[in-house]
Amino acid sequence: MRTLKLLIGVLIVCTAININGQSSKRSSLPLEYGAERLGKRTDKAMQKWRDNGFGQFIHFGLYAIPGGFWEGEFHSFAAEWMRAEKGVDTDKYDLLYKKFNPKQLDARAWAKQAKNMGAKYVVITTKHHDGFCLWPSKYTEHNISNSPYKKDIIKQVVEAYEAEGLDVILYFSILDWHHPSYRSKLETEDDKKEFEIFKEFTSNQLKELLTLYPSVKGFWFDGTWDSSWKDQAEFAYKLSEELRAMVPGLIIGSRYRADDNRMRGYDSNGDLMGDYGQGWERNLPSKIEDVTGNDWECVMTIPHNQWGYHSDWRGHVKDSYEILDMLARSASLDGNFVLNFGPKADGTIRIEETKIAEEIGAWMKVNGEAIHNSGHLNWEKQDWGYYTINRRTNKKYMIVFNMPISGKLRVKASKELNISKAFEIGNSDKLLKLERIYDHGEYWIHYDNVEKLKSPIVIELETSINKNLRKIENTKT
Ligand code: H79
Repeated sequence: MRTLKLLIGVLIVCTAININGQSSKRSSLPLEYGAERLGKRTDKAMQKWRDNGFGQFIHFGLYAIPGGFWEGEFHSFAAEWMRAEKGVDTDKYDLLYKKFNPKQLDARAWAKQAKNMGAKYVVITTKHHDGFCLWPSKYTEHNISNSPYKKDIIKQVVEAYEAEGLDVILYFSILDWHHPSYRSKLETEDDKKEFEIFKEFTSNQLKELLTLYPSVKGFWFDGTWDSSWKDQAEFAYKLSEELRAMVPGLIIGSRYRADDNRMRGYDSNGDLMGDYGQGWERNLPSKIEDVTGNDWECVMTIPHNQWGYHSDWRGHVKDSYEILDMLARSASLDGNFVLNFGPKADGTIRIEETKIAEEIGAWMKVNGEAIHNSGHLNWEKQDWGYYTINRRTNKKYMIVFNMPISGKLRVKASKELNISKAFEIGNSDKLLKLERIYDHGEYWIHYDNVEKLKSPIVIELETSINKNLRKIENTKT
């Protein structure tokens, strides 16, 4: 039987080679629930997501109340994981819903702040691992309508952000510590029976969310690492098809499901599942090869690893330039960057986050065109920072984070192009001096204001086709 399967596999591989005229990537294992496609989605909804480039993450839930301290004791691990911390009474934690009353929550203020920061979308936690729902779910009592606050937070967020022109993506944890039928492993018949109940609950909740908020652009799934969920390839695949049918263009990342062989993220053939790579959590690729030709997104915290509100950010806390550096790197490698905010229990955004949002926003106001709608420019990377190219206008940018003390910036363009002008964004009247090394596609740009520099700058480049090179090539052929 195994030999027969192997033979069929080989036959399929051969057919793939014949049809494509070259070896297809999906070559080894025939999978029923593997990658949906090879390469990027090309539809409008996905183009919009890609062009958005920069998003805001919001982690808001019961964990904002303890804010990293349980009964006076400091917990260094991620604040939103408090329910799972050693020494935390889970029944007591679950009763926090009785105290959840973010009276100062002003979703319009959140949305305005995100917009002014330069974000084009928001990812909001509808339900984190602790199972508490920020929307009035019919399928569990553990939801916002039973808190003293009562009002639907997801509805407010969707309306407020969309009114500011931002897209909304719903974070949803499959893992649910509160639900009585959740199991991390399916060891007994009873586990399997209970997990069927849980699967139906999950399906109901996801459909409920899309019914209540049909304008959202996608789901951001998390908590999918448990063995019980990895067993659900068929169920998860079919459920995603149902969800996609409810909201055409719906975007689902690679963390949602496992394939026929329980592989997550990338299927057994090494092909990305879902619409974009979700593996870049608090982590960035360093070169274009790392992203394997797929869309991807990095989600990042301001402190080391806190998503929900933690009142005591110990250790290294990133400043706005470190964050902008990551944002620029993401754009330069064809990915999106999403910065996390963890509102306080009263619903307000902490002062440290507000300061960072304002600083990023001030920079983005001047330089945002090098980030939004912009992606990878295939020129040799230099130590001063990142190149991007605007997909709409084809304008090319140098985002300079590490200005050399000499003020001299090396550019290795392609030989096919001449760089005719270089100037600081918004300052096209003041051209920067350009030195050219002939026939190498190599230039040196002189920036003569180094001592006055206060923040990273963006230099815009105007290029033209190198006609001389064309002539040479034409005579050759
Ligand atoms: O919501 C934020 C985090 O709370 C959540 N994702 C971001 C966006 C997150 N939770 N966990 N992780 C990220 C990392 C995963 C840790 C794990 Fe494990 C290590 C999962 C499996 C191995 C710890 C040990 C949890 C289960 C076993």
